[in-house]
Amino acid sequence: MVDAETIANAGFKLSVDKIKNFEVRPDDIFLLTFPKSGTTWMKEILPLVMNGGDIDAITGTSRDVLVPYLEFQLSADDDPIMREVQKQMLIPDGFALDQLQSPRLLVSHLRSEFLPRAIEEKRVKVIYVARNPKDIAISSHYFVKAVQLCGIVDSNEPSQAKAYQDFSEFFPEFLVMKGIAQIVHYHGTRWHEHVLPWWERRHDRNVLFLKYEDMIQDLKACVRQIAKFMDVRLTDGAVDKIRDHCSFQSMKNNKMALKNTYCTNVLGVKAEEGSPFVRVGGVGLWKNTLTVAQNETFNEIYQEWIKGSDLEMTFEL
Ligand code: PPS
Repeated sequence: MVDAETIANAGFKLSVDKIKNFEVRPDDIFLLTFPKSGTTWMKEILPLVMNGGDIDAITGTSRDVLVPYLEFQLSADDDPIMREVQKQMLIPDGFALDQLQSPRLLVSHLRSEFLPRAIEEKRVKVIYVARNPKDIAISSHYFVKAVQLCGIVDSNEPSQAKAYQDFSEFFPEFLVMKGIAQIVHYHGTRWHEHVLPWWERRHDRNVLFLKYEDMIQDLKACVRQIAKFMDVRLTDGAVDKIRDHCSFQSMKNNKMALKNTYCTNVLGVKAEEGSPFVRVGGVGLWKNTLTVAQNETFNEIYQEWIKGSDLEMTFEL
């Protein structure tokens, strides 16, 4: 169990109490994800579903304004690094969550215990996206290679000063969420601690539980599911438009989705390396990286993680 002190000390300084006491509106919609599970993808889809597929209406606006990160936004007042990060996410000075019109779309990577109390009390809508943890591990490793050079992590701290060029250096830390993994998954939460509480609540009326792999297989069906959950009527044409605009290829050419400014100025990612937010995409990427031994270790640990749960993830298509 990760306590409030750990969460406050890992990476960014999160304003734990402010987040817990955040005033939720009854019609807020929360997107919740374990990092690297398809957050950027959903941050493109949700505003479009909300506005009936009007792509022009979101062009030129930071996706971090359309769907702001709850924890980054609320912690920015107390943490200068976070304020700088917000700037590089193209969030205007003075931006505040209470300025947003209802219904607000908000996103968080926090596990359930650290979310605002009022989400549960007011039973506000939660869209949860889960991705298989092997592909998440690979995706996180690419992110780590970027962030370890960017100054967010402390280069005096031995576990953070490693090169992490090879997946084998990152893999053991990912499994237990220590070292740099704790920084990039900035609250040290392991995958199952994040996913399972929402899987258990998947039949609640205010919860929509989606899987990244289902989005890969049939994005149109997922867009329809999301619209129904959000009480939005979409024409067939609008569903097609959203599907096309949010395809991997289309998002690869979408500067706002790629978060180019943030990648260059915060993560220090070079243009030729490409954005870690829209990178390769797909299911089963881990097969190109995990050794037989690493895969066996992962399988054993994964079985422990999901023991007693009927959650089934798709690891390959
Ligand atoms: S983050 O840092 O937590 O916000 O990352 P997140 O956005 O959750 O996850 C990044 C991965 O999502 C992939 N992605 C997509 N896959 C399929 N289709 C679309 N349109 C799409 N957009 C983003 C992205 O490539 C990252 O996965 P990997 O495996 O690294 O490619």
